[in-house]
Amino acid sequence: NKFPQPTLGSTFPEKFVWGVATSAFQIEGAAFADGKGPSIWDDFCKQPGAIADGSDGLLACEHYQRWQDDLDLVASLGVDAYRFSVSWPRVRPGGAGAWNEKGLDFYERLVDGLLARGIKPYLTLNHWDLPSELQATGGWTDRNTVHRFVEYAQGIDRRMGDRLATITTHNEPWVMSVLGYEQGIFAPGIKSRAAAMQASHHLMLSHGLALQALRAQGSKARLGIVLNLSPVQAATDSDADQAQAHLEDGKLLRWYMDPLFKGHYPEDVIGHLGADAPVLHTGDLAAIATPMDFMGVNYYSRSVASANGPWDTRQSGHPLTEMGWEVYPEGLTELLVRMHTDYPVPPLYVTENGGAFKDLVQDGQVHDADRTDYIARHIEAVAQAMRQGVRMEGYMVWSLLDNFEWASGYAKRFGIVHVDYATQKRTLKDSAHWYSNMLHARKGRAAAASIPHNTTTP
Ligand code: PNW
Repeated sequence: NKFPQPTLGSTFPEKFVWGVATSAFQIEGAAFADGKGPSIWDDFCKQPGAIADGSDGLLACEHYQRWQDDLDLVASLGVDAYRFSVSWPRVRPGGAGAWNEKGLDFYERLVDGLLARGIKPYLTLNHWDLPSELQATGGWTDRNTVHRFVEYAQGIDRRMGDRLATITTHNEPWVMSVLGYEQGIFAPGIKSRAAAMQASHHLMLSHGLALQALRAQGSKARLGIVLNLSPVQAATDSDADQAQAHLEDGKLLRWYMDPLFKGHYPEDVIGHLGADAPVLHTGDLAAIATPMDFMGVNYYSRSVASANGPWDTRQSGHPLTEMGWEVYPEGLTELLVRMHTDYPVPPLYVTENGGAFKDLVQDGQVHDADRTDYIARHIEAVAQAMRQGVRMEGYMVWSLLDNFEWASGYAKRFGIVHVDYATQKRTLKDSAHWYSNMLHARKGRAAAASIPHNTTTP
């Protein structure tokens, strides 16, 4: 094997969960099949200029049709877990009223298909594809959406919660609110900071209320949320850059971690927001702080703060991915240790980590040494955090497949499995072979270790 093997043996316990991740809108396609309603991402793709290559999610990876083959692929990798999301408008078009049995059946078959292959299902309820009809009344800025989300969570749990390892309420509330409602570069394409902060509050409130509702109905799944986090470092040690870094850390990390674990929003950020701060009702903060069973972190890079406006990653000296994001594995160790030090966190997962790189397609093989190097170094960064006492339960690569990379369309490829969109042919990249070799070697060691010493093997 030509790739470096992380030192898995000593640091990662046998029960550590290795996985791959996807999301519904990015892979399923079948945008209007079997009664699915439109989502805000179906709508956003139609806005001129919204998606870099003018593409949409109508076909994507055709996973809705190809799910059995895709699950075979997941199984062949030797992973323990598969993280996927449910499309809310596929199971309950419009977000309220009647449920769509065909949509529910799809995810139930998917969950059963995973279990049949010995893979743990990690289900995310909201990976951004809100039913369009709920956007008509303001989407996440409307408190009504909070209650519709709780019903959605209850419906999924009633139908398949007994077979799920975990339920994640939301994927990346910062991205949904800031990129969707403040910067307007993601669906629903709104540009208002006040709207973004109200949306963010309702996402967090609906997370807490959903946890309470699922516990009340006796959910068997472990419950949590997934945040996109980065350590925020100051560009220089000037007072102005340090202050900027503190504020940006407040908006990205403390804005979510403080209410989840300390029961309040950070005062400095509230002050900074002024009239754009969200409206809270009595009891909201207590609901958000409902204890979780696990928490997921999506880590791609660090963030560098400068008082002179956006910092250009090209001056970092570190390699950049095709997204322009710095390859900075040390930041993952720093982040995990900080979360563990500053907050009473439950067991943590890295629920997404990976990169968009240029793949070299040659003679039926796909060479992506940069991606293998990226993943290997970040796994080592997780090991470093664990050696410093952080309770880690799993690591998942983003992503299983090349897929619809949101505003970047299909041009940016994060998969460890290559997708030829013309034929929908899947080809394991070198990084997938590397990951899989590592996981199979580990399974081999575990099997060998479990043979009692006093038995002779034939
Ligand atoms: C995450 N940012 O999105 C999502 O969970 C995935 O669906 C996505 O494909 C993946 O990361 C790669 O982009 C992010 O600008 C999008 O900081 C943007 C940011 C972070 C995460």
